[in-house]
Amino acid sequence: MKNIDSFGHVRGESLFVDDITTLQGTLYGVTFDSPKAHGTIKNIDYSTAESLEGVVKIFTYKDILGENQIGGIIPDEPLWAEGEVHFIGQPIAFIVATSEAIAKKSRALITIEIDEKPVITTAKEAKEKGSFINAPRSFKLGNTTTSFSNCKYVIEGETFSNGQEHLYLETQGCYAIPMENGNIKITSSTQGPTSVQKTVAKVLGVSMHKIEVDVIRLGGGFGGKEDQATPWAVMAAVAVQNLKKPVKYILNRHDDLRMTGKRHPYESTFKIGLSKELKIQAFEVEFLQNSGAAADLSPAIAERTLFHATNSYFIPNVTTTVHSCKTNLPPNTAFRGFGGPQGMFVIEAAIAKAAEEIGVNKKKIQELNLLSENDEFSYGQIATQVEIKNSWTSAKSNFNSAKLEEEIVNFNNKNAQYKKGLSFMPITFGISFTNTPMNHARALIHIYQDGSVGVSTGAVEMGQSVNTKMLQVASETLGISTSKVKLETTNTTRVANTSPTAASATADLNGKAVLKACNSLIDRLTTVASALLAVDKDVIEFKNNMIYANQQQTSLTWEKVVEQAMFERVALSENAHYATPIIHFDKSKEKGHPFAYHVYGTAITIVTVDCLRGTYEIDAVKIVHDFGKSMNIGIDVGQVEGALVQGIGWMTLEEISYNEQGQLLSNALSTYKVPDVFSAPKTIEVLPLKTLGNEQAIFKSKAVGEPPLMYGIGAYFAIQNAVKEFNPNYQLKFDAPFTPEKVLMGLYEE
Ligand code: MTE
Ligand code: LUZ
Ligand code: MOS
Repeated sequence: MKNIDSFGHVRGESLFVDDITTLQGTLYGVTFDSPKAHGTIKNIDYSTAESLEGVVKIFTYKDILGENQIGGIIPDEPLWAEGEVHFIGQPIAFIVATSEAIAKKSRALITIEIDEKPVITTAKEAKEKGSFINAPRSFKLGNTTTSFSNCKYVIEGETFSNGQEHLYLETQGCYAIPMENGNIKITSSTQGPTSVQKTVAKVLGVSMHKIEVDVIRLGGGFGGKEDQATPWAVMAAVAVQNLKKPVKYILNRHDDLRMTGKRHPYESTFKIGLSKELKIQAFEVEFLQNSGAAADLSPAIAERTLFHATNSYFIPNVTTTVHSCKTNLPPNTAFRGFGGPQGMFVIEAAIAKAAEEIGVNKKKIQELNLLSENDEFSYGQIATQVEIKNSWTSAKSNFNSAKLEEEIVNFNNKNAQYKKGLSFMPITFGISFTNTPMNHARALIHIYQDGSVGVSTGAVEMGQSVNTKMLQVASETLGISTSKVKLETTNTTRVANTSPTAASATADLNGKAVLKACNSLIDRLTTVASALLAVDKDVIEFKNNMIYANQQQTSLTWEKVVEQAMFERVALSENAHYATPIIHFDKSKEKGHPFAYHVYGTAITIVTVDCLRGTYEIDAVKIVHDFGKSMNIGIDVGQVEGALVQGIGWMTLEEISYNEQGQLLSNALSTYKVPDVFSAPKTIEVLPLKTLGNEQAIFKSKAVGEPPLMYGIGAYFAIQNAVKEFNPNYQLKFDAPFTPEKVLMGLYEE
């Protein structure tokens, strides 16, 4: 089944926030943000800006009736700056005017004086100056200190991985309208409708029930709208509360790039110890996360870095520490993988460096240390239904890696200017919000009296096709065709207290709730059908819009049963709640069982480097991925392909650049390069690993959204191998992204 939005998307008929028909009297907002990265506001002059014709009002913190606070995990972020500014792009005021053009013109007329203070842009500098978001966290398994003293090889090194711009096609935005009695309805491009509702209520000083948040769909989120869709909606809501007029606020690309946070850059140092037999005995790492100027989701992201610091390997002695470092950059935020990719890059770098120093192939160390059944992760969870070796050996055999490697040797022997490199990248990613209390969801199903069905859940559609999957769950469970089922918008008045659409867990959590609700409805309808057919309840089945008894199709239709149920006053609506069983985590011990299950897979990446120019092409990526029992292989393979290319972009081309004053230099697509169709791999092959699937996954179809992003890390190491082929003097560096400039330097370093 195709994504149900595909026709609407290609015809341009799908609705996004900016497509909603505006009401008469709608006003438009724009943010005035800090031009300096750190300092005290001495003076702001709004007078000329305010007097511009068409400007209705300029809002500042003084207009807030509730709290000037939008921080989630830690309340450390004002909606609008009061005395101090902490990053370039920090919102200070909100101009509301009769048109967007006037609002922007007004913004340019505001003048500000700031007493500048020292600016910190890197995590290392923040750590040296003691500038942190919160206390560091550490995970420990075994004893690294004693283990290192018994290791044959001990290798140390450092890594850097840069941030990443989300570049959702639809920029951040919202449309807020006044309803009666001071109630406000907000359509928002958010992954977290409940976070928007909760924060709006807090800042406005009203109860949550006065705020309705509706989400149609997002033109991409990728984590960038998990927390950072909220401020814009709150600003518009403050204006609606005050002016009692509809207010629309869609950020233009420049404002979005400048004011929103990105994937966190990490600077890390590692120490890895191996035995004579190349078994990894001990691993220590210190991660410095560049969190930006406020917490946002940084502590949760830092935590997931620790969870994935050993990637797919069993290491008996582990000490990992992460510091969330406070800098004068926009608060960095969730991005597909949520700190996991940053953790995995370091262990892969450590293995690469160890292999280089020992003089063996990296693949050999990787292969010797892959997780086995019942191995313990550093956080105490015991690995079960482990598919990592399966995916690895299956990738080797299905893609004939020995032959691929031989072809590369031949190619490299014959070519002076071009060199090829190959890498293996295994992934192991935990599914569940690491914060256990977030792992629950609800669904509300209405069967209308004509037999058509409306499904509401807490899931937000953002291109990952969760709505298609929800529709599949409902239609399969009710035994009716997909055309009878409609996915409703995500709305806080229909499904309340939702966790954000994140952690790749949305289809599992909401799908299980849909399944539960549909099963309850089927149970009631079965009673109705059994009376109509005069047969026992347990011989009845709902299938293909018909009722079956004893596996024989009867003449009773779905519509007829629904009609009868209505006549008998049987409830045709159902609300269900699902909470992931088994999971738990004790932060005081940093041990537990945080994940419902893990997703596994292995990618083989082949690249060709042009050793004259430093440019490269990704020839092929060949993946064996653990989908469980995929409920929609087309959609799932699409997720793997998209995530892979996004991961390759992070590792190769995408270079976020701030100057020392904290100003974003890569503030347009002329200076920030994302993979286009030419720099994406020439071929991508994705083979589903044959497994039994996992009971905790919806229909045993495993979560797929984030894990494959980390296959992209393979591109870094494949390029590195090609560079080594050309230049034997090249000293391994782990400084992502591996841009063509850095490749060129590496090719010719002495
Ligand atoms: N796919 C598309 N097309 N657009 C997106 O914004 N977000 C990713 C992933 N796939 C995203 C996407 C991220 S960051 C997550 S967490 C998951 O989808 C969330 O959806 P799921 O939980 O339904 O997998
Ligand atoms: N968001 C979150 C996430 O709040 N907790 C998580 O564990 C998580 N993991 C991945 C992506 N988003
Ligand atoms: Mo995804 S980073 O969990 O939104």
